[in-house]
Amino acid sequence: MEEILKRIGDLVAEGEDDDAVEATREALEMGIDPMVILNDGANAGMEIISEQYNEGEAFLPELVLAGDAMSAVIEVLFENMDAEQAAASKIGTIVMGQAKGDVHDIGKNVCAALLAVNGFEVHDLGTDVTPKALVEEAEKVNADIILCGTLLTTSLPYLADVKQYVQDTGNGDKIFVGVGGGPVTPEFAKNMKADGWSRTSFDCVEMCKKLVGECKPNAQEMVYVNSEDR
Ligand code: B12
Repeated sequence: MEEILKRIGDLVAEGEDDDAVEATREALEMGIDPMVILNDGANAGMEIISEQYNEGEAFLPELVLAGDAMSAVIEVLFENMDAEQAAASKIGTIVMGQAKGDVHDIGKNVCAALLAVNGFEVHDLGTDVTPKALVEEAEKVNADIILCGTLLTTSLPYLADVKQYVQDTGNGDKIFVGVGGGPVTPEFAKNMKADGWSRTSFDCVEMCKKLVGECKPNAQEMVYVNSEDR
């Protein structure tokens, strides 16, 4: 099992999307849990390439190729998830999207995939999404949580607009707003009165579980999950 997971990680890091998909199918046929493939295989590959990028050993085009390979693997994992099982164990509905002005979607896609395999019904509106679009979709599907993230400092104001728009449309006591992504600090999240903030995609799942399980929207205390503190 370790060998195939390492192979998937290496292929994602190298941006070999077709081979990564083939290896993923092989791992699924071996009966490996899609969550394990995502976390210990594909995500580990993204970590490798991100580190190489940070060290100046890899460049943007390589990172983009790795992101494409990651997205292709996520798609196969989604196809192979047991929809009925997921629906039966549904713990909440989430509408999510990357903030207005931002087209970075790799981290968001990882969050979406992890949330789906953890029992959330996920409506992903993609990138460059307006607060209005998020709220309208949330009203339509009766969502518990709106998640909005960004990697761009210039898109931070739009995150604050999401919470404001939720309040303005009278949804403040019904819908949680969770935020995250590189430049989104816990302080920023608190100031914009977000209901939750988290660091990584795994933290994002924990944050969403806490929100629907233990909290009420607009509570004074923001849910904060950062595995890097541990
Ligand atoms: C790949 C990349 C791109 C690709 C994006 C491809 C794609 N499909 O996503 C391309 C080439 C398109 C791109 C474009 C640009 N980019 Co760029 N990009 C990156 C890069 C190198 C990696 C991001 C990534 O995918 N990481 C891998 C994923 C898995 O990690 P992650 O995104 O951090 O996500 C994790 C967490 O943040 C969290 N998370 C993510 N989203 C969310 C959401 C929620 C709700 C939660 C709770 C958690 C969460 O969970 C994830 C998994 O653990 C970063 C640098 C870096 N090292 O981060 C710059 C970076 C983000 N880019 C940057 C910039 C400036 C740009 C451009 C403006 C460049 C330009 N001059 O044109 C454009 C902007 C385009 C736009 N309008 O959005 C800056 C942003 C600086 C800032 N703070 O504002 C960075 C930080 C580079 C830098 N050091 O300057 N970029």
